[in-house]
Amino acid sequence: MPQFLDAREPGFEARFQALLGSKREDAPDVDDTVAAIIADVRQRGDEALVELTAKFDRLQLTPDTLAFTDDEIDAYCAQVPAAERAALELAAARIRAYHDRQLPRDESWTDEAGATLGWRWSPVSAAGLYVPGGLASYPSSVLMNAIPAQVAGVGRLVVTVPTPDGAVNPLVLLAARLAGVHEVYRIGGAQAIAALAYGTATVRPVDKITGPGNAFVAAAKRRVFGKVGIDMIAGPSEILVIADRDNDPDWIAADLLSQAEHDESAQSILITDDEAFGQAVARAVEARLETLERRAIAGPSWRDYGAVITVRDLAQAAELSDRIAPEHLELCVADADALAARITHAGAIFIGAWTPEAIGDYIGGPNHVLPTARSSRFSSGLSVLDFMKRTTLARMSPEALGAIGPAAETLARSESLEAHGLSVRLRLDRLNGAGQ
Ligand code: HSO
Ligand code: ZN
Repeated sequence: MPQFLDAREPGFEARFQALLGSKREDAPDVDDTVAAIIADVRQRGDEALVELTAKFDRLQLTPDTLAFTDDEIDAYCAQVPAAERAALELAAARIRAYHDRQLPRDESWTDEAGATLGWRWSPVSAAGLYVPGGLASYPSSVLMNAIPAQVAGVGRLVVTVPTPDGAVNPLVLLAARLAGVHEVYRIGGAQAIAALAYGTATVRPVDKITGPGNAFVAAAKRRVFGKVGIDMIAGPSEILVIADRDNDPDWIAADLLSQAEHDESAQSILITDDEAFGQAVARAVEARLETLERRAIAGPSWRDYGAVITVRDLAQAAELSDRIAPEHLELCVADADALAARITHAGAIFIGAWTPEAIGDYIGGPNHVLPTARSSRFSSGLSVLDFMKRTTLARMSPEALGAIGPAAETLARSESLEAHGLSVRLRLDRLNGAGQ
């Protein structure tokens, strides 16, 4: 059974806080193993990659076969059925159109002192996208990671994907193609992250690593952070649905299950202003769980971490939602726009009953790599900006230096940094005709 909470009852606050604080992820401590793997790849390069891939993926490679050739990728892409190809192409086009609008503008202006100031954006030179193997290898995630990088103008886009026993999902390779990926390597785990961060004879290093992965990949990303940039360490998926009684309980049940089926540690929460409706949704979830293909995952997620919360009104729903700060927020109420306007903390909002969260996972346009574990309080989903950085620009005219330089000199003196002050003073003296 999921938890049933009622915000109108005494004792609610304590139960709600317990829900907020519930620890869902029990990441195994793999840091020592990961440290050893990274050290090995740094020391032995390709040789270590070949050995570790034989050990973990039961695949014998050589440095020459670490990368897929273009012909191999072509052959896999040709295996993709037409309907899947068309769907992936539509998704790629829509995601690209959305992310095109995120390209930031350079700025430049001259202020009243005569100083010309501004900034300029530029892409990172090379980005590496980690794609998990096996069950969790989602082609949609390849698009969501690679397209923002492509839009940012990243010059070199690299994918690593483990291929256990040599098996790869052809859709992953097609997605990489559609998103303009330049190189694809058959490596995974901490060794792939190490290769991307430090480089080997075959895999040239990148500047930024993004993409989901298991505990080993997450630990490796944490370790190489600083040497390279990383996106985020994503936790298990979450959905919060706010729904009024004028919804089909079965629709809402499916929406809750859509994230529960990702992971036993995923969390699905319903907030409603109608207790009977909440009960009806819970019954619909149970009914669906009888036959759902992934009931072995969705069932434990719903029963261990699922919750149905009854509230006084939608204003209270919005308040609680902001405290939860969910990854995905679905608003199935009469005036969904008005409710959306009240929300501040959510990774992505899906407005109205005709917008199931799954649209956002695949085809809507916004990114599906989103902040989990309440981190939407302070962070955002993956975007074009994650693959860009900003360089500030300043140009002083002699008059500008004359106007603002003396204050710099004063501050330099107050910090006892003589050379700082001197670098300004020498120029000011020249301006004043002294020190010639
Ligand atoms: N909802 C997941 C992403 C995903 N769903 C991929 C389907 N495929 C995390 O936001
Ligand atoms: Zn999903």
